[in-house]
Amino acid sequence: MATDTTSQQLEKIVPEAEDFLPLLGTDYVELYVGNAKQAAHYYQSAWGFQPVAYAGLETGVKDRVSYVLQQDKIRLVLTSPLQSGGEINQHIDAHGDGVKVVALWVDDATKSYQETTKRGAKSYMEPKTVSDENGSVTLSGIHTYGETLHIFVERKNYKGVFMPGFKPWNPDYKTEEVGLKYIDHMVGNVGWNEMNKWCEFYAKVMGFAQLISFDDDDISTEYTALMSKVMSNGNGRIKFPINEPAEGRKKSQIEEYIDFYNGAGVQHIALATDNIIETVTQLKNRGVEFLYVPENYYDDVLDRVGKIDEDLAPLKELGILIDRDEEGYLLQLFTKPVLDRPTMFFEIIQRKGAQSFGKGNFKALFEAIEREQEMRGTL
Ligand code: TYF
Ligand code: FE
Repeated sequence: MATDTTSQQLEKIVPEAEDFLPLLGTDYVELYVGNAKQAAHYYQSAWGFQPVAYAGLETGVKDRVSYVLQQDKIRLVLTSPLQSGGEINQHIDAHGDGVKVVALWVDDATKSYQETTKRGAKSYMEPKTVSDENGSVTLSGIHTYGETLHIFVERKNYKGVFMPGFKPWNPDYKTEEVGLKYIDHMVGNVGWNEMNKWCEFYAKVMGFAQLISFDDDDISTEYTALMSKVMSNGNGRIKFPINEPAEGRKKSQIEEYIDFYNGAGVQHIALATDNIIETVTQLKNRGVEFLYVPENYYDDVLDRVGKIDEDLAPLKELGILIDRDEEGYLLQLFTKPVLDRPTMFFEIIQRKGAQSFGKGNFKALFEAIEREQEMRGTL
């Protein structure tokens, strides 16, 4: 969520008086998947998401089915095709399961569309208003990297559980939440030498500013080579790091992603918690697999990050990584890819002041990713 420090930093970078694309937050993330019913069960049972809404044959939708799940501010939509052919099947054929839509919550979906398309965004959907007995939602959409979309969602006149076309979904099966609160950031992997193009897209078309840049010196050398820049919107609520592969001694993890995803797409979704020890304990108990961090990471970590509130023992036990910047520290941990293709994964993050992205952990993290690549034979 927005913090004072982030907004202050951004004000210095973006002197523009007015934000032409005010974003209230991430509205939902939609994945196109091969079997939404089973994926929904996974996000309920393993991740503690709560059932919210459903659209499909029972609601008069003939060609697709969608399940909406939520945990605090994080809303997922899982969509599968009901027939052969069509754009959802084509997307799954090309990419496997993956993120199709990063939907952004706005006050005015029409203005969001006009402001972005006039700055060069490629239109996906002109503003349209859909209504039911609970009010109306206005939607519009633009393309971003790969086959990924941004949908602008204006829901100030809507009181229903999700949006028109969906009915409440209230199965008997429910699970306990695991303490996930909101989407901290979502990372895009783009192709060779495409990072600057997409950062310029977020700057020029969406009014974002660059927060941080990681280059070869930070993260290549003998570890997985990549370049990364973090783009943020005006109020700091939306942060989109963009990675591109770089030439290194070994095959870049970004290149592996691009090969298996067949192009650019969402690499990881970072989910915030305010008790990472509890959240990760729960997730592990429910079968979520995390990257392995060697125990020697913990031998000198406190020399690097200084005093922290948590005991080191449970952090070490769970393999949680720690980093510090000028504003505080953060705790983070990464899952293995959650799909059969080595594409998308999740990050669990707890910020204690720090607004950065864990640069001090890159070495340990990328070595852990490389061990996984080695086992897949893709390094
Ligand atoms: O979002 C970030 O920038 C951090 C670090 O493949 C990171 O989570 C960067 C690249 C990557 C995995 C993590
Ligand atoms: Fe991250």
